[in-house]
Amino acid sequence: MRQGLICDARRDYGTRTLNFSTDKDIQAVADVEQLQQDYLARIADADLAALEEIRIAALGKQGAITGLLKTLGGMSAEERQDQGPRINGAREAVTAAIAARKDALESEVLNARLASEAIDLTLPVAPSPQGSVHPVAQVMDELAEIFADLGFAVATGPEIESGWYNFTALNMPETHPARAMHDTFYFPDRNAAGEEMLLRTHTSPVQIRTMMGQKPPIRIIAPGRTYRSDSDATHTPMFHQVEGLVIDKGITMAHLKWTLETFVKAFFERDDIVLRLRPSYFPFTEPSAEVDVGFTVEKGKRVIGGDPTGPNGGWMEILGSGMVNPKVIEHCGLDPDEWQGFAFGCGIDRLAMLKYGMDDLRAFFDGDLRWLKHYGFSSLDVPTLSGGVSA
Ligand code: 2NM
Repeated sequence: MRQGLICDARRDYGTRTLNFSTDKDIQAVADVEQLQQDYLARIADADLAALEEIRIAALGKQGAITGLLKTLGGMSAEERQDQGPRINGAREAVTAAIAARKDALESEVLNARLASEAIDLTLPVAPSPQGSVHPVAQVMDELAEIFADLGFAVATGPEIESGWYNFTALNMPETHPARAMHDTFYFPDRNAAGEEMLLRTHTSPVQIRTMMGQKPPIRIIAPGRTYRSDSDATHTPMFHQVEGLVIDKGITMAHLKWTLETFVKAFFERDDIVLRLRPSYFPFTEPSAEVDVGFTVEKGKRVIGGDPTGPNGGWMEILGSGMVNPKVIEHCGLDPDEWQGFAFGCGIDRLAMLKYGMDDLRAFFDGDLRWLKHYGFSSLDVPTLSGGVSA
């Protein structure tokens, strides 16, 4: 009867529970080698789930081999000496076989996953990418590259600003006419501190935040989106600006002019470029100057460079600039007797149009794929000073 049980157990390890506890059971032990062999055969082609079933059936609390081990206690010393090593050997062999099979199966799974996720890093980049870099993004990259070479960092800040950062700190108090002239987009609600909130009309608040947040010397450019309620052939309600700021000791208009000349020559990639500074007024700079660049007409088109005083030449305004107003420096918590500086600002969209010969500003923001394909830049052509900023 018990003999029959163990025979069944050999063929049906998964479901049968054995409990050897009587002397009669001991004869069952004769079959231990057979039991071990059957287990090993099943283990050899088990998957992970079957393996766990076999482990429980053989070595679990109610397992067949566990049951055989329990019979050792009821044996005579002599018999135990004979059966002990056989049963323990079976336990060790089955335990080792399960571990080895589990290892093999797991590395099989891992290898399959590694093979399916493999990426050939030596493959070439897709030969004709679909997208292109927008001229505004391209010019921003060019500006960052040119000014990085002059020691300027790129600073950014929020597009939603308070009236204080956008105007008051820049020497435009609430009653200042320039504040009304900016065609500002205001938000209907004030912020938690009761301040009026708006879309920044220039990137100057970034310079304010920089001056308040870090110790001079400061050399930054602040490129980004700006907003004014203005829309016609030459104005879009969202446009892009870059402003520059230098704060140090002993900074003069000469530093300003050299910096702008160096920038304009690098940007337009010509050495025969002249600048003209005209006196002007901005509340945030004193003195202030508007900057004209010399152009000449080539094949019916205005190009930057050449002799502006010649028969095909003229002047075109491209920048506003000046020495940072001491009041602005003071608003930022710096001592204007110790720190001076210059600042400038210009429109990125217009710079892009001038450099790349586009004549309709509104096309910049239409998202027309044909226009982007025509005027866009390859994402692989990164502007560098050595390779040409617009290479
Ligand atoms: C311009 C023209 C002139 C300017 C000034 C400042 C600051 F914050 F330093 F006072 N940022 N930008 C500035 C000066 C901007 O844009 C036409």
